[in-house]
Amino acid sequence: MFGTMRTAALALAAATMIAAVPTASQAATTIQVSLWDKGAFMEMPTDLMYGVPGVDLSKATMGIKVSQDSAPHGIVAFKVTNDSKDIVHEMIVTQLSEAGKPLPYIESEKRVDEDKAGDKGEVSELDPGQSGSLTLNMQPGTYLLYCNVAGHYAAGMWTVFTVTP
Ligand SMILES: [Cu+2]
Repeated sequence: MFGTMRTAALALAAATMIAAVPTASQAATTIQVSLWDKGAFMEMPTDLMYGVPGVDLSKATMGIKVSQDSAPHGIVAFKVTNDSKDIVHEMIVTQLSEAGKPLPYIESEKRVDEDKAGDKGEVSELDPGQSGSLTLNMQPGTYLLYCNVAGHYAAGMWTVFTVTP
């Protein structure tokens, strides 16, 4: 009896460990993500960061489009495609400590400070036309999906994503 319970406990522990690494097939919600831009020769705005008062993303010349901008908490799979013809893009997921608060930014590098901002996961540097995926076990909160290729975040390449309880 004791031995059987012990085996069951070990099996449960093993199952829990497997569950800790989410896979796309377990996903309760799948989000299609398009990384887009208006081409290599467009002007890039430099003041369209998240949290800038009155920021108007209609001026963005590149961006992140999602099939839905929220999901219930749990396993979320992001299927990311770089729909650009000529520019490398990526998608980084960060949880905002406080909605509306700007992410730490390194002005000289024109990038978000990923170490300080906190990185929940990413699909990094996709060539034009390439796809990648990221599956996360997400807690309720406000998240930002953004591209951290130099200059892209300030050009408006981000979107808010909400995970509900
Ligand atoms: Cu980009």
